[in-house]
Amino acid sequence: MHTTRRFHVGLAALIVLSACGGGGGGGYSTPTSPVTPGTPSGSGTPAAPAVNEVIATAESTFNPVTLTVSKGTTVTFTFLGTVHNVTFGNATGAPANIANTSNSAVQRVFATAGTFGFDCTLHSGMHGSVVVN
Ligand SMILES: [Cu+2]
Repeated sequence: MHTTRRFHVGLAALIVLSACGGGGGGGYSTPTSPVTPGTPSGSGTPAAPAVNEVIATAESTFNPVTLTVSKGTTVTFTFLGTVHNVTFGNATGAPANIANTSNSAVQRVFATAGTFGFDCTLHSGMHGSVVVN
């Protein structure tokens, strides 16, 4: 039967194709794991803060509580799965507030020397500060 023969040929071709694709498509290559520090994982996994990074944690703390940087430093505020904000006081030179954010990283430049305290207004006692030298 012509139909039967064609079916077998087609099946064989399919097997060859998939075997080729599986072997050469990187299935056995070493897995690449994202190891970039400071980027939000999106899964809420606790992480140690990188240099010049403040993490708004799932436990409603800022980590570190106090970050010391030199003037002109860009600080990354990393928000995990829990919604927080970063609200600065009225100190001259304080960067713009960061509105409620989760699963994202927001950068602020600290161009003025001083101590800049900030709160998350959603969680009482969630306070941090950046000391700019
Ligand atoms: Cu908060």
